[in-house]
Amino acid sequence: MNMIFRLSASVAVIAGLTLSASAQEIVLRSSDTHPDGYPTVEAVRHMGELLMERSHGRIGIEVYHSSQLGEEADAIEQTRLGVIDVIRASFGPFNNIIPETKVPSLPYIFRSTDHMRSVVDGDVGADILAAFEPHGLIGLAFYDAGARSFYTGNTPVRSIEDMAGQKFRVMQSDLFVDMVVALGADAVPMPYGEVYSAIQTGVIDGAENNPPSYESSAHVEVAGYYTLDEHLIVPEILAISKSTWDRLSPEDQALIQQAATDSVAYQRELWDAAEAAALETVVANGAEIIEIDKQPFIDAMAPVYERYVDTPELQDLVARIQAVE
Ligand code: BDP
Repeated sequence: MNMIFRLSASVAVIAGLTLSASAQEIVLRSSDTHPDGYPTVEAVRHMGELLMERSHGRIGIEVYHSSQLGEEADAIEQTRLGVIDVIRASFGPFNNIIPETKVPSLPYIFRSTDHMRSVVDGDVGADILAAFEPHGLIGLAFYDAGARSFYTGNTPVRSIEDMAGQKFRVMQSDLFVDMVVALGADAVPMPYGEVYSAIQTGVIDGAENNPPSYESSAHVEVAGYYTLDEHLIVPEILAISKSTWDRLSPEDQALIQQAATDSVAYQRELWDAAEAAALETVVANGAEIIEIDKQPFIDAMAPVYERYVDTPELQDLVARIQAVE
């Protein structure tokens, strides 16, 4: 199940020829909720290619996409336990576990994707990555997830007042529940894979996500009003199980860290292209993109900051992020 140490001694002797069945000694199993071809899936694949090349075929990554290893919150638990080796996930499902992850998950904390990139590339990013270790994970890198906005099936959100009476799915994070409540709506935490049918059957009125997820999950088919309020620019984490990590040599750890770091530029490139393409595709499929005055949304977030930025350490982290140009 977990990291497989394959013996390169596994050989086949056929008609006097000795063939090495597999030179790969370490196979890391990686989980992603997104489908094949999605920027995060492709970036981890790229990381695996870099690793194969640099380890001369000794270390590889098997990427399991489309939640094949379980929905995100479960896959995170499995990675903390060492059953899965590598996880690519949103910061959201970590909020209830790792306090530092609440800060980059605060609504409107980042002024833009560029601001987010500068923050995570600097010392604040390094401190946030380090916060994963006491929780059974080694944070390797941040990936991009653009900006998340609300989308609905029946009642379009053209102003903050239209949030009232609507029920939105959020990731499994108390912070996101309170964020939606602060906007005057109701929130239901639920796994990503259940959202489509929940909207279709009217259990919820809508959800919120970035354009590539809105498109690739096909949520656009059941919720055609996409309101560009861009409440969250929440980055994503690429992490390795600490139990896997502790069984690797320092040399192999360095190779893995470097390959992860080097995959970031590739992911950003794919991300930028996917984001632009997704908006075009959803419009072509009949979605209405609604421009909105964000200020009332921003103003409504004060109680969320008060409630979740609840220690001097987290207050300091917020101030450091705001100070980055
Ligand atoms: C996507 C994130 C993914 C989350 C999903 C969600 O990339 O990690 O699982 O949103 O809303 O944008 O659950």
